[in-house]
Amino acid sequence: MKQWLAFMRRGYGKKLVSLHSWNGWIVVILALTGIVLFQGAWRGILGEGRVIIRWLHIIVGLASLIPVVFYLVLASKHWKQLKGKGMQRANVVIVLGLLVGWLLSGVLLWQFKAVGPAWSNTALTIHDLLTWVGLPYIIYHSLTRLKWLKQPHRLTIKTGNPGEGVHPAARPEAVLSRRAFIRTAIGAGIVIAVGPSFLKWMGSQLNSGADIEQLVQSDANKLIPAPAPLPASLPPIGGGSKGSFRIYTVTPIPTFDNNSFSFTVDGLVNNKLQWNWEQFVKLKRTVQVSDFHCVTGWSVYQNTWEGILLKDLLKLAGVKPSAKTVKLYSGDGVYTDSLTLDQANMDDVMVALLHDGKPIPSDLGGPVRLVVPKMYTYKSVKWLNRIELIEGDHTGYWEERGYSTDAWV
Ligand SMILES: Nc1nc2c(c(=O)[nH]1)N[C@H]1C(S)=C(S)[C@@H](COP(=O)(O)O)O[C@H]1N2
Ligand SMILES: [Mo]
Repeated sequence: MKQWLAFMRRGYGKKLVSLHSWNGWIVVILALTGIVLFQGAWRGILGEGRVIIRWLHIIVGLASLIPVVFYLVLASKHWKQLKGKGMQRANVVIVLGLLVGWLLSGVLLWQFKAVGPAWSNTALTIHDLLTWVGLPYIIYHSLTRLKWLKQPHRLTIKTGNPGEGVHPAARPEAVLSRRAFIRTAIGAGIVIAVGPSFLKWMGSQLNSGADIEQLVQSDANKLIPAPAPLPASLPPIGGGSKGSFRIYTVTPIPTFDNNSFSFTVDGLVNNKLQWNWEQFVKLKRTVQVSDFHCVTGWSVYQNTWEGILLKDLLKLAGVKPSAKTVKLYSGDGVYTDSLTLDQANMDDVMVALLHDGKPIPSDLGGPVRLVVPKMYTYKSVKWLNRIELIEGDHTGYWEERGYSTDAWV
């Protein structure tokens, strides 16, 4: 309240300065939290902390509307003041556009359940694109406007006769070229630092399929024999998936070979089942085409999955009447999730071995991952190796860390 009154009592110029610095801090917080949310590596390190960071990002993101609204009140005066200063006017428009674009796409991402995957998909692409372009722009803007860069003559002591005994930076032409040089260097530095990752991101947005091909090539699993695709799988009846997976994991990516692989169905069942790889690849498989939606906004469409229906595995094991929940374990030793028996018996819940006719690569959860097409894909446990039937409930890895237990798309 005090700060507020102090703000309102300030003159126009001081208001602008204070809005600018508030806005700067907001952008800094959003950038740091946003980068953490974007980078997959932080998922395992932060765990629960990721959910707190996500909330901080959303709340500060919504709060970024406040300086924008206040600025708009002062905007017409500021705009006139900037008459003839084209670059500064452009800067105002760019920064306002960025803030509004981030805010609108951010609200769609925050409300992903209400708006559905198609909207959150577009929103995520826009949010990311604005960040790839906007953040480097803002960093450039802040670095090149630092005081020491603007007023280098302050560093020198003026002497009586101009041009003589003066620090070279104090001579107007020298200052200009020094400034231009530093600006160019900063700009080039930013482009070199950000460029390659940006191009990689662009590539993943544009050429769907190519990146999956690469993951298949570099598959670290060594399981023999490879599962032979059914005719519906190769060529994939879905025509090949559209979009690109972001590789998410909360552990280092585990890999398997014939010695380390096993698959178990146990708990409240009449027949405890366990297979090695040679046995597991002989189980009857089916093919389905389905979409894959992550709660963070990205989707991969028209995946042709081939695998064993979960309901068939449950039938083989013979579920005891006391069982209520199907607990799913990942071979990473950390990640788990669960389905109710009714959900597990849906016709499209699949223990998948192939994607678009190829063995699922280790990065994407192979040799065996769960696919639950009607739910957000935190249910799709990667490196699935054990199914346990239990009496009580089980709260999965992300549900324990703040994701909704209601995962229906
Ligand atoms: N074992 C394990 N399974 C997991 C996860 C994980 O971190 N570990 N992440 C889940 C989430 S949130 C998503 S969106 C998908 C991502 O699958 P992908 O890495 O193949 O794109 O896997 C799900 N299954
Ligand atoms: Mo996810």
